[in-house]
Amino acid sequence: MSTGFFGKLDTIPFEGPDSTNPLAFRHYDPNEVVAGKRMEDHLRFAVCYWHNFVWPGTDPFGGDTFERPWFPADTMDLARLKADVAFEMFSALGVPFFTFHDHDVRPEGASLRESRDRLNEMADYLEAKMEATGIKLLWGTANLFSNRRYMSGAATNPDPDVFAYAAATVRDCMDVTHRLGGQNYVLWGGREGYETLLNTDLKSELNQLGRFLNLVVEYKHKIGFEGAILVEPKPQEPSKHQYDYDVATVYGFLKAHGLENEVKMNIEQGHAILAGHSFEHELALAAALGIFGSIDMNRNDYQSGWDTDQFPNNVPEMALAYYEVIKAGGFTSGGTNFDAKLRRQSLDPQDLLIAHIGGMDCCARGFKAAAAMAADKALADPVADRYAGWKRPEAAAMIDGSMGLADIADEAHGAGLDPQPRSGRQEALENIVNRYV
Ligand code: XLS
Ligand code: NI
Ligand code: NI
Repeated sequence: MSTGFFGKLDTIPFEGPDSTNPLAFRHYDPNEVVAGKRMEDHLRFAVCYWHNFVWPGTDPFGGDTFERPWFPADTMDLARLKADVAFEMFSALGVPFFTFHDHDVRPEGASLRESRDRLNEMADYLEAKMEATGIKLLWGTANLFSNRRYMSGAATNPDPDVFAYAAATVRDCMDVTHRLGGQNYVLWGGREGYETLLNTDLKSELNQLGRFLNLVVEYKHKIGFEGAILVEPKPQEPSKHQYDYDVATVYGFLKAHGLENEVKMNIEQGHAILAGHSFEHELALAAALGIFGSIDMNRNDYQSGWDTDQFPNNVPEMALAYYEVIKAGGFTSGGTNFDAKLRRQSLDPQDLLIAHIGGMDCCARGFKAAAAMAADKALADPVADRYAGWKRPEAAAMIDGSMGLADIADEAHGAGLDPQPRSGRQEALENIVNRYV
């Protein structure tokens, strides 16, 4: 039985690029085959629970703007109503996956134990809905940042009791993610950082975080969870400085704690921008380091300087991002998660649908452009040509360790080297990209 929240709600149809129906897809046809695979299987869309069904529209200057029948969702009945509405939306959009924090789906209990019991009870409810709709879990995660107990961090808290509390919470949330067949487990360390070095033992906090991550990985193996453990980098907000700053920083951290083969990245467009990178930079770097996992496809406003979590709508940028995903071999356990929220003036239930439809259509356009560019080797050929010199045996010998600095120097002197620069052809390549987008 429908909750009626969205009024009369049908499955969103694909109507093609000429449709003017706001409740139809114009570019995303899940069954369209591109590069030998259905679009649904390429993009692996997921919709997040939190921004859509938990966030009430507050900003630093004002309170709730959204009035939802399940707010404040502080009882199990309201939590179930919220789940009903969430699954109505996931089904209407036809997304194969959703994502959630423990805190999104159950009201916090009066004790750690009650919180766990409520989570398990809600997991039963979600499990039945997943079975009925065929919607799967892309990833689960624990909210280790909203409650005031976490104000000074979770794993990186100066108080070891908070570390233990967070460990229990993550264990319980991993259990539920595992039970629901989650394809990944995410750790985003919003408060794993500091406000001021004046009160912070940086070395201790980094060690705590490294041990915490190792505990998670050990537990994953212990319970036979086959999904990937993903860290989601972000440079700041809410912490002034966050330890999971960006892909490069996290990679160094993983190396230092022996985790580079165990943990991959969930990369968010908005976080890349906050860190002063482009999204495609973060994706390309993760792929190059062998730690690419999944994406949060919500964008930032380029002027605001904080995480605005807007629905994506810049197709040329998205094409470059998906081009990196395709180069990395596409998604395996990962997917395209909309960790995106409405603007707080977009009050209507329909706005939730329209925002996702637009985001999914933009992803489809960006992906198809990227796939065509990849199939034609439009960028791959010029790049291969640019690096062709490295295929020569004497060049390879400089890299593979068979030559030392003196050997290279002697060869260079002997050959009387006089390298001639070649054009990088940036504008020509930009024009090629523009043919596809
Ligand atoms: C916040 C993060 C968060 C994670 C999940 O900025 O993007 O929403 O994706 O905890
Ligand atoms: Ni974010
Ligand atoms: Ni995110």
